Amino acid sequence: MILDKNQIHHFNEKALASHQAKWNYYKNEIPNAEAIVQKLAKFNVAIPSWALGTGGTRFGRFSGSGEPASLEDKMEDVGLLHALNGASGAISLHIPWDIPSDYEAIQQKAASLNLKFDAVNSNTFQDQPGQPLSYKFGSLQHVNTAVRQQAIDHNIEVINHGVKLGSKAITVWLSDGSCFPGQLNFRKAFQNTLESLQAIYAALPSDWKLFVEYKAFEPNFYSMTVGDWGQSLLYANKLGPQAYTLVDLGHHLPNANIEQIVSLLLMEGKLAGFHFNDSKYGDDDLTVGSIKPYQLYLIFNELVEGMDARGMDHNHDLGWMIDASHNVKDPLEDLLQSVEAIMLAYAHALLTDRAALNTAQDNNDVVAAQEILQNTFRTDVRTLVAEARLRNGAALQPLQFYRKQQVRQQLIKDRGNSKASGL
Ligand SMILES: [Mn+2]
Repeated sequence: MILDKNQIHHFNEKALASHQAKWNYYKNEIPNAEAIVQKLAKFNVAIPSWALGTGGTRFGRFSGSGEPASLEDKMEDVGLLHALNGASGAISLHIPWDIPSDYEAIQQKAASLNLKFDAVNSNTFQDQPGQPLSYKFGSLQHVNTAVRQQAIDHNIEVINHGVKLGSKAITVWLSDGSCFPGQLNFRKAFQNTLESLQAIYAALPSDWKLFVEYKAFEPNFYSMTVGDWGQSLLYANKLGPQAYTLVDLGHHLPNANIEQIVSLLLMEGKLAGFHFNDSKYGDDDLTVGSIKPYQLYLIFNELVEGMDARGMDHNHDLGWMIDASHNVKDPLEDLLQSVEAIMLAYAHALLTDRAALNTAQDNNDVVAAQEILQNTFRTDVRTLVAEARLRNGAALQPLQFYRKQQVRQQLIKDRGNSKASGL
């Protein structure tokens, strides 16, 4: 389903007068409002192909209807999101779930929807039908060389698919680890994983990046071979300048100080990508900003501060992606909410009075520092985000448009009760 831009324009007209009044107010109220809106209008967050269908838990999956059944359908869904919010102009594919049959046709489709291909993702956390050797006891860490080689070959195949699509990065997330004490020799598992990653790294095109994603626990519950940012950074440093750490919000132990982690990784020039989601307990796959929006702002505040300190381009120099997929919402509505939360956090980070904060820090004025952050967080920046959408020809109120125009019902009409493949 392709949205007609005139339909969006027509829908916007009804809300335009009220929006203009608010924008006129905030333009005067916030000194750098115009500069913030310009940055917001350029910002894009990639949508993973696996978030377009209803996700599951290990207990069950309750699929919706009208879900995308093919790669083309998935791209249309992301195109739909991008038309509505003007900030979802990239899709992240998962191999083998999304192997294109006709690359040229897929690239043309992406161009027609104004989409780019973000990082490609490998999968050695499941056995695929017909796969000769099992990943039950790990992939890149496996004690058996042949299993490691199979996993290396898969990752190189993913890079080759990505090259044909115009991707510039591969994300390697490993479920490797152990469930019981004594199961693994930690040092050997690390060495095997490092050597496997080195073989994948050697196959990287010169303008590509390799992202090493970490996760504290699950599916392995005693040790994870890439379990935290320290281990990921060890691998990235040993691999070389094209290897970086990828931070996924849900992949930390509860209460980890993620804002400090991203600050230090940026300082080291080793932060390359970000997976957004939210959680109460662990890797809960909840909508971005649904549980801890203040933490999301604090993270973005460090991201913007760190990127500015290194002269980085906010939109292009880090990979921004949502990584969440769960059971109880319409996936497209969920993604609209997630992107909105990210844009609000980014707007708040841009609004933060950096000079005043630096002064407060230099004077050990703890109260002033807290006031600066919390006053910023309590400022309503929704109008600025809406203004950025308007300038991109997107919807002033994406979720309202989606519901009033009955987009899901239309998708069900077009696709029937189709269920997405994937997780
Ligand atoms: Mn992730």
